[in-house]
Amino acid sequence: MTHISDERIPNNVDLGGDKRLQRALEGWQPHFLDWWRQMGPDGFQADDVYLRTAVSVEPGGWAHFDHVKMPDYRWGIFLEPKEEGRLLHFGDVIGQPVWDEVPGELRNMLRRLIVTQGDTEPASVEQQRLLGHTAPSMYDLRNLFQVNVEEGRHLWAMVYLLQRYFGRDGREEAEELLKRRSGDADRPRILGAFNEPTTHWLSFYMFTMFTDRDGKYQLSALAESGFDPLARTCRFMLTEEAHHMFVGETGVGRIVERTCELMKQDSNEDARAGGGIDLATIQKYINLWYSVSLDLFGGEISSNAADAFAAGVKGRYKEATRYQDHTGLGQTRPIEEVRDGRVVAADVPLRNAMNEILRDDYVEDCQRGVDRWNKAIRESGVDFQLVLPSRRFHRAIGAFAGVATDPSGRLVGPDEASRRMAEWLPSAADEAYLKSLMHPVHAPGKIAAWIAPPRRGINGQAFEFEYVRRPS
Ligand code: BYC
Repeated sequence: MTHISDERIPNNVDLGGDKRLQRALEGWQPHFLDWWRQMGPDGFQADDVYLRTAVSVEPGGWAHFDHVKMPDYRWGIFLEPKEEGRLLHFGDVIGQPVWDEVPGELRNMLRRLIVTQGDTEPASVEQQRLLGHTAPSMYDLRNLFQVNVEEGRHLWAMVYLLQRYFGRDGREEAEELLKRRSGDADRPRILGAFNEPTTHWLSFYMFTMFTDRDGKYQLSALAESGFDPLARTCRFMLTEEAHHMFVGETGVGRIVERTCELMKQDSNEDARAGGGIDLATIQKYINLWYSVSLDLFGGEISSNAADAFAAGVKGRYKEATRYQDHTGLGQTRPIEEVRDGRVVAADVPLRNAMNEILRDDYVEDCQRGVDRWNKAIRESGVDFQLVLPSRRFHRAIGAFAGVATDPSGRLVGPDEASRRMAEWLPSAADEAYLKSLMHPVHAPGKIAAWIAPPRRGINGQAFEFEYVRRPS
């Protein structure tokens, strides 16, 4: 059995001093490594990759860079330092001390939230496991692997909570996290978007732009939690999440930039003629990934969300600093639904609308990213605007699940929906076209024709830097 030392697993949870936990993690680690070899990045396990490893929670401590082989990555366990005297600050329990152990009556709720969160982390690695073979540059290849190892670390973070605080149930859940598989018909991952295939790099950037951004909001909501170890874990995870969203937003931004360049070079402004990805296709992938990511917030009306808020377990985005009232009582929020073929809005008690309130902040954040892409399009002199579709469009969860609308949110009949689907969402032909563009460009400083190079490299290195060294 592998011996887990502080050096092997960098941590600030006194792993060496907790023999029970150490044994539990020692039992789990080989299964994790088996899973990583089987389901992690395919074909690159022996490469030396220029990766950032979290080695402490001090400022800058999470930004240690070195060339490492991915199976040797030091997946650490870090919680933000404890804030002494922290009190519960929302729901029905305001003013009581936060919990350092799981309160019995909240055990199921907390376990469910931690398992759901934990399940997304390995799922995303599985979704992306073949992408290395078609990376548009060595810089992008490295970023993909950075995202992958950090999702692995986030899995460790949730498994630590399960093993440390949930006893035998927690150990079983930790094993199950390695057994479900993204897209598997029999044992799928828990949430919808994590079973969608990520078959090419446009989807990868959309995923890191839109789906990782759901991660930011869910982790922020859990960072407010009265279960202090969860709050402190999520706060640290958020420092890593920022890079993932950077990869997504700038990835799509660089495609947009290249597309506009190719349009300018063609007499018909046809980006595909120059081997690029046209803006209409980019729009369809926005429609897809934004809508499946909206679903990740749960139903607009949710008693689960109300219970979690009341219990002080899951707050709103920046609950502590952005709100004056932290009870969520005596207030309502209008929520739309379809009644007799029409969209109507009805007032719902605020606590039951917590998923929608978190979604509001997410939507605004996504819009800021789209605005930046549009600015680049405008500045290139191309007349086109990318848009976020309506929240009603293409939903599988909540009041609009299964309701056919166009991307603007107008209700449409089944005939129009099936006739126009290929205008709104990626078609088999779009998928085939994108896959035809995906060829590996693995030489330092070189880049595929459909994407612009980044403005700068990673950690002060040039774009031409050898971010990934192939085994000799
Ligand atoms: N797919 O009361 P409702 C990330 C289920 S991403 C399938 O409306 P609730 C990352 C729901 O479980 C962030 N099922 O929902 C990003 C419930 O089932 P049960 C992940 C769904 O509970 C990129 C039923 O429908 N973080 O970190 O208020 C790469 C009724 O639901 C879905 C979290 O998820 C769905 N989309 O909210 C790597 C945070 N939506 O219990 C990582 C923890 C709902 O009745 N999770 N259902 O059988 C949560 O906070 C909540 O579980 C959810 C759902 C917000 C997901």
